[in-house]
Amino acid sequence: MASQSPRQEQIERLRDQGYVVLPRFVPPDELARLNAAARSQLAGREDPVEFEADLQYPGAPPSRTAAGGETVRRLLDAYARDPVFAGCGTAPALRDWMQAYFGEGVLMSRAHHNCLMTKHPLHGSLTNWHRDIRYWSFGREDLVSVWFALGEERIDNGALWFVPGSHRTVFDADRFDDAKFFRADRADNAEIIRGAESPRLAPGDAVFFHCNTLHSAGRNLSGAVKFSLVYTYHGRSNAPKAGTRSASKAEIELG
Ligand SMILES: O=C(O)CCC(=O)C(=O)O
Repeated sequence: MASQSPRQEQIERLRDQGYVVLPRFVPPDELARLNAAARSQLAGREDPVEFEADLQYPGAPPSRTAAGGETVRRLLDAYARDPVFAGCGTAPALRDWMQAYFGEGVLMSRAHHNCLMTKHPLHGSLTNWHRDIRYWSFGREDLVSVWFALGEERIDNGALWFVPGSHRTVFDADRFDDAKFFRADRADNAEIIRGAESPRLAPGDAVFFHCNTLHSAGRNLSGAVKFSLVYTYHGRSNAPKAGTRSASKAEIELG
């Protein structure tokens, strides 16, 4: 029997586990440009910017005027910020991968994610367990996000954690709180969270994950800011629902 192509194996893994790491997905020269752009964008702080104090996740400063209140969490609309960010999110290799996954033409949303995530030591927050579908309103719960690690991502600098296979589980609504975070205080949820794993990412690695995969991320206990670029994709036949935030911005056609 002919063996599967590496891409098909990655797709199967995403379908089965809910996430897959593609090592060294970003070529080194592009990675250097992304890192330069990321640092320059953080220094410039041009709008739209989301601050840790705006979200109030655990560990965030209580207000924008408190100590650390100006700590940036996301530099929004990464696609429009710098051509190197746009190029990364629409690269032919990414388009081909997504077309193979969705089996049709692919669009990239600009309504959520589409950001440069910065996780700062001291005032950066942790993100509790959730599914990204909480951000989205689409015909089908079938979107894939890509998380590009611009530097190393480890447990001690706030790396992502995933519960393998959790995207296939149907949970009653009461397993989540009002903000759609998965309630870690419940014994049945805690049992599921015990199965989580945190893939260590090298600079240029990318994690592809399904919008229903349970994930979280810790605080950054290192001495350096962690930078990650994040975009989300869906198939052409899966449209954002009219009147929702998901439909609020024109999307990018990858082909
Ligand atoms: O880096 C983090 O804190 C996780 C971010 C995340 O999961 C999200 O924004 O949906």
